[in-house]
Amino acid sequence: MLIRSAPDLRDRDVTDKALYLRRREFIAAGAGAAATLGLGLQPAMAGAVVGAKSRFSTTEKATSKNDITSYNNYYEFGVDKSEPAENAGRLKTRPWTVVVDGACGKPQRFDIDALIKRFPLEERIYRMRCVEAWSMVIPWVGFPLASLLKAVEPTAAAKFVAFETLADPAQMPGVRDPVLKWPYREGLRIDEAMHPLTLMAVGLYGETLPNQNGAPIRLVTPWKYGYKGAKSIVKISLVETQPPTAWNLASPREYGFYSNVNPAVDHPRWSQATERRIGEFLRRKTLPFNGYGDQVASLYQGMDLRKFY
Ligand SMILES: Nc1nc2c(c(=O)[nH]1)N[C@H]1C(S)=C(S)[C@@H](COP(=O)(O)O)O[C@H]1N2
Ligand SMILES: [Mo]
Repeated sequence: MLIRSAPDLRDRDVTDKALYLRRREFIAAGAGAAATLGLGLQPAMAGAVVGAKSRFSTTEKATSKNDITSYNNYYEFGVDKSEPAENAGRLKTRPWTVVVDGACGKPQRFDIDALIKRFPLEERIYRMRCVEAWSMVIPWVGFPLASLLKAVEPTAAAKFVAFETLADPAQMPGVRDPVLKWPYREGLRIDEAMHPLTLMAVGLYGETLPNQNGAPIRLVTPWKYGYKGAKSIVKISLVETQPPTAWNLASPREYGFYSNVNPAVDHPRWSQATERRIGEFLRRKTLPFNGYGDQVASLYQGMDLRKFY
């Protein structure tokens, strides 16, 4: 992947790669072929999304792109791991707006492409630990959620952040399944949301985020179980009280609000002590806060982490 420092980022860095190639063809072919080429463009082509290297990245070996994009949880497209890759191709990710509202001085609707251009992008290679006891190492490209929140100027009343994602039965066959109460919702405490590790991802492996991974924009909180990472976000609200979350509503006994990775507290139906790193044979020990304790444990001082799982 091409690495450039953030200030050097240009519009072409987020220009669709195939579109760029077509443009060159277009110039070569001359105006006559223009209309034909234009009509032939497909909306779901992968494009380059370049991010500057980050000191927050792990040096662990990244999981293969094939595994990251074919073994997914995205229940709006089906509950099987293979279904998101099979069904998410139909998701229309442009035009797309993200509303940021609630307890803030400047509530706004952001066009996704304006948002991607507005904040310097970084590559963040993070571990991801699913509550189902498998894990991956994923090279995201994105920007800190803190940058976006600062832009809307949160007020002192903003104690939590609520995330709402798309739930469109016309595009998402899974939302007819009452396995979750749609739309998929997640939440963070304001200090968790403002933490430098908390990322809004718009790319993966240096390219536009694939639909099955949460295009066009999803949350990533690497010290929490993967389900906190809400995909295809349409609304972010600054709120005064702890917001309801999809998994907690579905099964409060099994899924809490905080959901910090904790090998000492088992899921009621399985152990959380170890995990299967996708692509590896032997199981690994799961680390408290998924190995990010040095950076985030202070957020939870005084809380009983056996209770607030
Ligand atoms: N909207 C939405 N977001 C979601 C989910 C989902 O079903 N719907 N699944 C979550 C779960 S359980 C996990 S482990 C991660 C998986 O992200 P990945 O497929 O990009 O690895 O997405 C999370 N975000
Ligand atoms: Mo998960």
